[in-house]
Amino acid sequence: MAEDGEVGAGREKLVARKQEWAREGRLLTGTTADPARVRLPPGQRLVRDWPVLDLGVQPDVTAQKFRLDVDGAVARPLSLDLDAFMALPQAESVADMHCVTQWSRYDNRWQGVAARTLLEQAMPKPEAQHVVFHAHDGYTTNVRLDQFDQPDVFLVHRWNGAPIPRQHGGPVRVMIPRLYLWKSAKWVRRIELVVQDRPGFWETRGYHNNADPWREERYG
Ligand SMILES: Nc1nc2c(c(=O)[nH]1)N[C@H]1C(S)=C(S)[C@@H](COP(=O)(O)O)O[C@H]1N2
Ligand SMILES: [Mo]
Repeated sequence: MAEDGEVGAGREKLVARKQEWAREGRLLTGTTADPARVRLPPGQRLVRDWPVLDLGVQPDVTAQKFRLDVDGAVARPLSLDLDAFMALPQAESVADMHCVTQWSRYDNRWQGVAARTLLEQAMPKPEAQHVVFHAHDGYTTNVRLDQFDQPDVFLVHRWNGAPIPRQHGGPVRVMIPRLYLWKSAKWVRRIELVVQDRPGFWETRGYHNNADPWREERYG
């Protein structure tokens, strides 16, 4: 069993294959679409199930182990246990999700805490421009602060009326529905606000830094 922070046994091959896809530009259709007019981004196909993708370590984040830090370039760092997280204002949204491996799933009902609620509490400093998510399995991913600071971005703990299962990042994961799903960290542990951009696990292995599905920003 791999320790937190390691790629799980047997997953080195998966990581290598996905890096190969990035090098070859696999799955690219070479088209773009307007998200206001086209619901399904180019090169995607619809699924009804919810596939599981990760590095092969699915950490058991119990209520005791749970902690969410919001820190870095903020005026008021937060360090929340599960009760404190659940005591924040809760919200609900329905959104589609799009994975770079070509599947999309419509109408997912999310419940959780809005990114903007966390930002209001932590108060980013004016120089904060980027966000790095750190997860319990060692995974990291990055977005611009303006991509995180959107009304449809949530730290979610329920999907379609039930707690998010462990394999999908429960008890709490990030959900950024308008970017490819690798930007949505499962088992999130820390949200670090930074001045300089810092590419994460897939972004340093050939995947696009911006990850907009309607522009097919799969690799880059
Ligand atoms: N902590 C963590 N988050 C992660 C990953 C991971 O390996 N570890 N994989 C990413 C990738 S590549 C994808 S496609 C989605 C998959 O989420 P799902 O398994 O719930 O479908 O999670 C993203 N978030
Ligand atoms: Mo992925």
